[in-house]
Amino acid sequence: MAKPILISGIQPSGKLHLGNYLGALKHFVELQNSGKYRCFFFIADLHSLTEPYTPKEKVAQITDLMRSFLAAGLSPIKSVLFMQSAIPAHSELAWILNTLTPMGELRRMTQFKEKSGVSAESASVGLFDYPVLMAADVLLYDAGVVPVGDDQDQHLELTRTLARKFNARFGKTFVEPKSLHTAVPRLMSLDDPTKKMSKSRPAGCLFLDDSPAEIRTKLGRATTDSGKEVKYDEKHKPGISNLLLIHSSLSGASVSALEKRYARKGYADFKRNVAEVVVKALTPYQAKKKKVSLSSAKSAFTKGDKAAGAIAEKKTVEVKKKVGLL
Ligand code: LTN
Repeated sequence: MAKPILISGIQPSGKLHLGNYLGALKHFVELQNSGKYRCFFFIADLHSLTEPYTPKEKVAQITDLMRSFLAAGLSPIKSVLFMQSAIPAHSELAWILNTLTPMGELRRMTQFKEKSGVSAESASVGLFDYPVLMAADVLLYDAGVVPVGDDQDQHLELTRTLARKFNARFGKTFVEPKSLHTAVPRLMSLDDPTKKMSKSRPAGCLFLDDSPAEIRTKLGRATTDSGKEVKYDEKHKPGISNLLLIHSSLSGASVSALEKRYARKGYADFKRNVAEVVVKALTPYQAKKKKVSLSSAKSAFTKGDKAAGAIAEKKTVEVKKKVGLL
């Protein structure tokens, strides 16, 4: 039997951090290497235009993410790696799906509400329409499986609704995809463990490209809690709990094994050890990234653009015929 088709994308919007790696890239590599799926992974550059940027920054973010895909272990041989904007069918199908999407559905999207904030009237139409472009990304490839964080569930639900609606009106054309979640640790900021780890708090954020010295400094300064026991307790010890989570997700040791291991040691010792675990985990990625030249990354994506483009083009012709444009 043919393998199920799997697709996911990442927006190029700033430096990747440990949370992005554990939440997406690492997971993509495992899915690719499982051999269970026909995998498509892409850079959602069109989506990323819905947040503020300069053209110069954008070029840098895109090329950096291309190299990161390869450095993390995504392979142009095992997977189809492509650039969203290289394939016009994404924008084209998004337009056709737009005509089937009620405004009310998009207005209800939690991510739109959060990102547009208090000024929904001045938010761009692109931000509003983000989920429809995402639906096009998935539906073009007949993907059945979409690995995403649970913050994207509502968008996947809309994707299924649009697939069903299109199929009901024009005949069976699209597959209804399911989201695939795996346990993703919720990493908190090192300098304020009550906030999510994010690039907007750089002092508390471990970036994948941070040097060993930077990693050691950030962990040395990480907020710990009162007391001196290394114990997982999110409520009373958010700082130590976060460090336990980081250690555990990178070393593979369970949190309870780590509590035992560090039972007789102080916070300082523990923090130094967490820093070494992070350095060790990031070293192969960083070494590989140094070796991935921009031109080799570009040729990997060019190959994928061709493969994905052919599939997407074929689907677009089918869609246009169904709706009466061809
Ligand atoms: N919205 C996603 C990125 C994304 C995506 C997709 C994921 C854009 N298109 C299609 C899966 C399938 C995000 O921000 N995580």
